[in-house]
Amino acid sequence: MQFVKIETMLKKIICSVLLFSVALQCLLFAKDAAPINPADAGDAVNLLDKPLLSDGSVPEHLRWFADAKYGMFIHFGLFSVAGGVYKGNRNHAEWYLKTTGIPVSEYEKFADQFDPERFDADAWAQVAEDAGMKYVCITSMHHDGFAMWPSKVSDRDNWSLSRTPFGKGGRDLLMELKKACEKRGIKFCLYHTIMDWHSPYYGNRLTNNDVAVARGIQPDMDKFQAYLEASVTEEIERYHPAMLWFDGYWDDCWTQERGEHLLAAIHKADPAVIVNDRLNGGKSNRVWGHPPGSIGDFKTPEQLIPAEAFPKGIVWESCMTMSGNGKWGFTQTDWEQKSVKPKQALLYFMFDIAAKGGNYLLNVGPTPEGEIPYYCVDRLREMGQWLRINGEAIYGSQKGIFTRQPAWGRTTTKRLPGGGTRVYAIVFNRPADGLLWLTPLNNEPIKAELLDGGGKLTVAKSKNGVCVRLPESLNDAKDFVVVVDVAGEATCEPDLAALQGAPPVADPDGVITLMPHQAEMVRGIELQGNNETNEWLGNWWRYNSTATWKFKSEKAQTCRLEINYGVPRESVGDVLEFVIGKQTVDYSVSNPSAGWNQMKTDSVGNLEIPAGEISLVARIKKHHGWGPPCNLGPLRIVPVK
Ligand code: FHN
Repeated sequence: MQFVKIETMLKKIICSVLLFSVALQCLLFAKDAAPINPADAGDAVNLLDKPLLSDGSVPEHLRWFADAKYGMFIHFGLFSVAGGVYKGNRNHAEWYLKTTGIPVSEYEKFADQFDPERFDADAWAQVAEDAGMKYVCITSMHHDGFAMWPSKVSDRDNWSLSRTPFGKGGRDLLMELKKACEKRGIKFCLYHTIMDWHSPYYGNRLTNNDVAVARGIQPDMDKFQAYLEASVTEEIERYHPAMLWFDGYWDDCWTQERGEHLLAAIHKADPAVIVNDRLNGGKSNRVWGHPPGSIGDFKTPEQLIPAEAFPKGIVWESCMTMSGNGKWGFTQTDWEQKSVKPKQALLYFMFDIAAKGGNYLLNVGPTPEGEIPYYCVDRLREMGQWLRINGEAIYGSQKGIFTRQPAWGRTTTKRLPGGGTRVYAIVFNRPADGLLWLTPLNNEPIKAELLDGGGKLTVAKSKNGVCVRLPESLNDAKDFVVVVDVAGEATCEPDLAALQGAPPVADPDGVITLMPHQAEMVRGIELQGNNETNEWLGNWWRYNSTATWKFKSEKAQTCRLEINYGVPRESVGDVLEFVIGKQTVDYSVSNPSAGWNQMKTDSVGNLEIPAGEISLVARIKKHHGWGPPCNLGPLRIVPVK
């Protein structure tokens, strides 16, 4: 009885605090509360394709994949032989044949050297298992066109594993890996290129394809298509992969019709095999890997995470490098720098992807000797440790309750057998007041507890959503999971997560700090970071992405705009622009920091700030290459005295 009373009192207190705080925030931000309109997604619109089934459910043959959530991508092949080194440059990777520009005849010599003496399929599969990964996808053929299996349908001159010392020793690398994976319950999947730098028949042939030229062979896409289909069919029949991951669709010579023909050939060989969305021609949106009119089973954003979940029933997977330098194949530079993204970043990506209903395909590039770099193994094990305790929040989960992700963490959901819903709140940035707001949730809470067995928590509901009180014992905890069971199917109100931060206000010196989480982010940009004091806006890939801050200025004044940013050398020359009304100041990246997340501060220039409501927009003005111009930390508007 006593407990019930205390609980009721607590609920009342929490509800009043919630009500007051939300009311206040609603007043302050009334205009920003509108949910994001998908039609506003600009060039992202082809991402919002229809689900494969009209009722929005996941087709049965994709079930294992949609539930798996976490897989290992492996880039290994002839390109690994040289460790990415050519004439003093130590940073070539799987694009070695193209980026070095060496003649194909010279590259072919790697086939006589490919003999990774430390390759141990069981060791690789064990790393994947220890990491908690549920599928492995390896490059059976990358853009060098080399078949990593003893192929009988090679494009010419036995361009396959059987030509190598490894293959001549009777070994079949893919088969060894398949067996090692399947023994551990891990699904075995294959990557296959369309773009082919070796085949003499390929339409957009490389200028360094000297062998094709010397033999007087003309490109012929019909012959190439016949070869490609025979090659894919052969590997399906030999390895029965659970999934095929195509790539290299963007050259002019490859068309939608060719992609559809290839898909028909694949389904003839195996009607159940899952296929990604990179089969059909189409140059646009290369970064997203979704040519308009995509065919296939699932979507594949690359090196980034969509800012919002896809509509229900669309299955997707973000593939990302482990290499901090963004390399897929092994490079000597990565090795020397022990370049691997920090555990916190890797976990964050996993949480963010799961919260948006996707899979995380995390890449490793094994060494020329055939080992997964030890520093990658260490990270993967750390992730595996987290998953061993908290995996229930990831595997088999569906997207979370927020459309705009809160600063404190991410959520995923599962339906409970009795009809209720379980919400997993993964907290990487504990709110200072200890209140975990599941604001969009409209359901009656049943219970809340820590997933690691750490005990029950107090949960209450106001008309503004469900709230959990975190105990002080969790003040310093990181990446813990709170499980909240609610009655019925989760019904989420328009998202109030964006309202959780306090609005930007001037400090006693009149300096206004605009935090990344206070921005309204449109078209792909999103909030990233490690904790409250270390956050930034990432994923700036597109010209029409914008981040907008709204704040109030007491008086008209001249202010200096300072930015905090992280940017590697390759983005030098990119330009960001900051706009207030008709005024614009540009920031040209000329002074790189040590990396994306190594933040530096710089002054952009002066702006005339009028009195009243201000809207400051940041967007990309000039951009080259794959990486965003920069990661953008807090902005400061500093009055010029
Ligand atoms: O060109 C490839 C690249 O080497 C790598 O294989 C990645 C993995 O998704 N895909 C291509 C670029 O989109």
